[in-house]
Amino acid sequence: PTVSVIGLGYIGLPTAAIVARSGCHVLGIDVTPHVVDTVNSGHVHIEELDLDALVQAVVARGTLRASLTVEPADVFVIAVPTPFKDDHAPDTRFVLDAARTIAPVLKVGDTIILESTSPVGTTEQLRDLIAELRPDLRVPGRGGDGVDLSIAYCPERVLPGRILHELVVNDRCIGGITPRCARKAMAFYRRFVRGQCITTSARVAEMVKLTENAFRDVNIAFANELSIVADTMQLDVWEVIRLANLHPRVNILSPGPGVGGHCIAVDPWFIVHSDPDNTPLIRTAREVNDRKSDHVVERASALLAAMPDVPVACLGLAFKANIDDFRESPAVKVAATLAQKHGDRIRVVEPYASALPAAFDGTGAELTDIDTAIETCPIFIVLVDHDIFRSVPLSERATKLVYDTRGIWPDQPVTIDGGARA
Ligand code: SAJ
Repeated sequence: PTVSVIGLGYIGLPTAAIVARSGCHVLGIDVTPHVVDTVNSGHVHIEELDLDALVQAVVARGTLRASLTVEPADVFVIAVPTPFKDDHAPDTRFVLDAARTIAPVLKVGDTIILESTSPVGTTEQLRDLIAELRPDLRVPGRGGDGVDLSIAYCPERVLPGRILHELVVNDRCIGGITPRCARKAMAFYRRFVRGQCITTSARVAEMVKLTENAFRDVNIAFANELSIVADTMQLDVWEVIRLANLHPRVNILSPGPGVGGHCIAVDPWFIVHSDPDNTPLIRTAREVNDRKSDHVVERASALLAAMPDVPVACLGLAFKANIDDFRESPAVKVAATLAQKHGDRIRVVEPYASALPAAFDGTGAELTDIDTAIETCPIFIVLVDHDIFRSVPLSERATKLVYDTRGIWPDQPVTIDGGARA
């Protein structure tokens, strides 16, 4: 089949490349000319392990092209962002725009698959919009069995940094507007997915995706709340968690400076927004995780006040370990807030950055490397658990005053992390 992927971002581009590798002719559509040009020249505009080599290969082979304008295809995969608005209401504008984009070229027998994280009911909305724009095509699931098109929801569940691997090995949950639609979409995923492909309804599949990320958010919130309580009680939270996790049915996640990225900090709000009265736990988890960043700023500020004037190393800006993605990063929030207050004392170490993000403009903070920080900074605030930070031996940091929000240095003699070793 010929395949069109709408949206060449963190999910769309790797998906387009993998489908192209499976032998299909793939056209990637994006609204940004720079993205289209970059892909057509065999390069990538995002960092993801092995993606550049794969895109180069499939573009050279002629199975992947990019364009600003849509063309007819047999399968359309929509992978555009679904952000939220100021009041946390989901914004499905880009999904509906994508439906408007493809509507004119749809033909009998086409399959449309939505992959963007979406509130429950979005795939049906997409179906309704297409029905309105193309009254000549019989759409599925609106009385009668509209067999001209197949429409399904199939969420991605890949972890940044492991996208190419997880796109192939993870199980997929494929929700059809009708069972027939799900089977049609399954035939597409079977081309490149080695994990299980399990079919369900579109609404269940939409909720499954939101549930996965809300589950993780709630569990991280538990760890973050525990870290604040341990701090008050002057206990080492890492020791508490390590020992509690020896219980066969307890598995507490890791506290940190807050929850970042564009999924876990966003998706739970979609559930809360659809049923505000019945979601106190999910809402509170979001609030606990956001508040953890403020707590880290407060504790770090106290540390800075204890040793006035000395330079302070903030280790890491990424939203999690070993990636170059700074979107919605609690580390950026914490370090930039400290920089706004303490200006030129702040040295940021981030091997994945070539310059400080805009949040640091005018603060006087500087980007430096880990060697210089070890030589010049008596205070270390660990915000990201990059391997390069984890590997710094005790001999190089024994005399530092450390606030280790990620628990990467359990042997540190002078630290605040839950208070015990402060
Ligand atoms: N974090 C903690 N403590 C932990 C685990 C994570 O503080 O114990 C923080 C991280 O540092 C980061 C944030 O949570 O700031 C999110 O990181 P993550 O690794 O949990 O997840 P993401 O955002 O990279 O990817 C998630 C994944 N979802 C789940 O694990 C349920 C991924 O499978 C999804 O595909 C992705 O969201 C998505 O696109 O929705």
